[in-house]
Amino acid sequence: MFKAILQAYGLNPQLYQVETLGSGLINRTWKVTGDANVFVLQQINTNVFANPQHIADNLHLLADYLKEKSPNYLFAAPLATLDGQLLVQAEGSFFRLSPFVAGSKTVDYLTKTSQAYEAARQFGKFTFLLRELDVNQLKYTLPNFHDLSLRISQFKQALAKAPQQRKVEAEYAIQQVQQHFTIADLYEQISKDKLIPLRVIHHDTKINNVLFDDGDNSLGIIDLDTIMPGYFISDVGDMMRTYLAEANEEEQDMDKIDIRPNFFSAIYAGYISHMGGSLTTKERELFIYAGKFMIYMQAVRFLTDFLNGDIYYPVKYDGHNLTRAKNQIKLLELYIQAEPDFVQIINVLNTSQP
Ligand code: GN1
Ligand code: MG
Repeated sequence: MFKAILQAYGLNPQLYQVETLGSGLINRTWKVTGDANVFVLQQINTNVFANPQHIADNLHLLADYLKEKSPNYLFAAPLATLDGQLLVQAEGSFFRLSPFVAGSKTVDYLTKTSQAYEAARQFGKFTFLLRELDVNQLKYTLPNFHDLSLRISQFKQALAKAPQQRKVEAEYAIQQVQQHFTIADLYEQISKDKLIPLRVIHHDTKINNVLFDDGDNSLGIIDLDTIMPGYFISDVGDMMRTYLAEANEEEQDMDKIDIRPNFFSAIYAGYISHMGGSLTTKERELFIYAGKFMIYMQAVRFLTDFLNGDIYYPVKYDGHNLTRAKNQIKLLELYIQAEPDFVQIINVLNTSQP
């Protein structure tokens, strides 16, 4: 399989070694190492991305735009094959090859607030550099991806069809999700009444989607499949979801889930460093809501998948998706408790800015 793919890019397969890379739930990733060049190869999960060509079209458009407007910006877009395609088909699947950025590394856990600051700065910078691009030129690589209203109706459908046993097991989580429907009501209002603008959004701002150099400076962002029009609450919210707690969504001991306010502070400062002048008043008002929006949506998605019999997220043990949902519910609870502290942090940072 690798042979045909590498040949499509004019690379001699005998001169390259392929090894597994990364830990995403959706796409498979490999590092392809040769004497002089290193690449990242990814297989696109077509159960999730029904139209991989949309990804290629978006990245092509953005790469051209960024090259012209911000020539020094590192955008790790896929390479073209010998016949000019950004995707290769092999064994019924789609693959694409990107350059491996020399001297870069990714991290799976945040140990320092400076990493949160750097990541937030990078995701903010990305949206900032593209602020004048007409988002309608971009395709929706995953239609309705962060449409919380739709996620809620999928949850309700799953609940209506779920086997009794799963419903009993998930009783607490179901009740918690239902108790927080107001989070989805606000999203409904935001999208229906167009309260905030659509922007170019990454939609997967986990820390391992940021490239760092050895000195902990960020170089750029990766995992570009879900770049499409969206709201800033998706990117800022997913940073809060994944950076604030020391434990991640896989943690089974709920007592280990916590909220680190100094990481909130770093996310705010980092994002604002580029986007500060561009955010609308309404967006600023919704900054704290962003975290609730994303944590809640992830709880809903994990719980829905549990009720559906684990058809989307790969599971490693019985009840895995339910545990992930409970983890996110615990995080949501702690986040809501910490909201007054977050308000305070924003006030302090705003007054200390020139
Ligand atoms: C998926 O594959 P990965 O880990 O980058 C998911 C995200 C979820 C995340 C939860 C396309 O991302 O939305 O937040 O799992 N991506 C898709 O771990 O569904
Ligand atoms: Mg991803």
